[in-house]
Amino acid sequence: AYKKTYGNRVSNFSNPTAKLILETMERKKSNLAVSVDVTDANDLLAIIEAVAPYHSHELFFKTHIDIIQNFDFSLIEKLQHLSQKYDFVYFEDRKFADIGNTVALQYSSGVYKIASWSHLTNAHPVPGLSIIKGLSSVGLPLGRGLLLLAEMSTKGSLAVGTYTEEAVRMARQNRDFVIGFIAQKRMDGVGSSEEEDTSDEDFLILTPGIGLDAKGDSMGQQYRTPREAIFGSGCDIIIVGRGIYGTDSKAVDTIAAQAERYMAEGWAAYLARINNE
Ligand code: UP6
Repeated sequence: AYKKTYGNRVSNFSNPTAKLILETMERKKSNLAVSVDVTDANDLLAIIEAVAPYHSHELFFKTHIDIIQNFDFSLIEKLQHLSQKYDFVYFEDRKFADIGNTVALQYSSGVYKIASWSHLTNAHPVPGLSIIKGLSSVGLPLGRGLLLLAEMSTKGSLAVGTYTEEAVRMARQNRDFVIGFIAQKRMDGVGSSEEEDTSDEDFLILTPGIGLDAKGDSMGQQYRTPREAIFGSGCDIIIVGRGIYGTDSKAVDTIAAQAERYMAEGWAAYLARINNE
């Protein structure tokens, strides 16, 4: 599937969020997700406003809503307004990891009510199918989508081998809700038996650990270039955080220019892939 255009893959999915993502990618000519890991609500809004309007190519904003110090629910209303104004998708990077009953409550309730506003979220496969049952009981009726963390970008990650294969099997059984993976490479056919026909299988691969100027950080993060991820490893969407907004607060035009740079690199790598270069 990964040699096809994003637009031609829409029909491979029944989930509305998967369709929305692929359609938005095709329309905006972008496979960039901006990861905005800042702790001040005003900085979060300022970064989105800096990046979105002038370079309206950004597909996604990925949030860690629980790191915001001055959170109140009016922030969500502001975020929703921005996503309608500039036509992008939210991905709350919650990394759920508990039993089905607990994650259903964490997803629907509490301070953040993630399911009410975030199109996409993700979960560790470690509890087994229970976690998908719990999250889909909340998210599926709302048309939300889920990614499983099949691999991680950090040095020494335990999500390898049979763990990764099991994650893909879990997803394969729940394709109405699980639309893809956080992973470092394509997962088509991974962990399938010889009798299984997975030739028409399609999952979205969102990949973090992307940097053009650094190879990693001091806490085990590892970076690859957009080209390595999209062209070399068949990933679909690059997730870029500090590569865009820096580690100390940068000027708005610098942030916008960095976003443009990653967006261009990501799209060029995709064109090279579908054109077989
Ligand atoms: N993230 C990873 N690696 C994973 C999964 N998630 O880095 O395997 C998330 C981090 C962070 C973002 O939680 O929000 O992607 C990467 O940020 P960075 O580009 O600033 O390193």
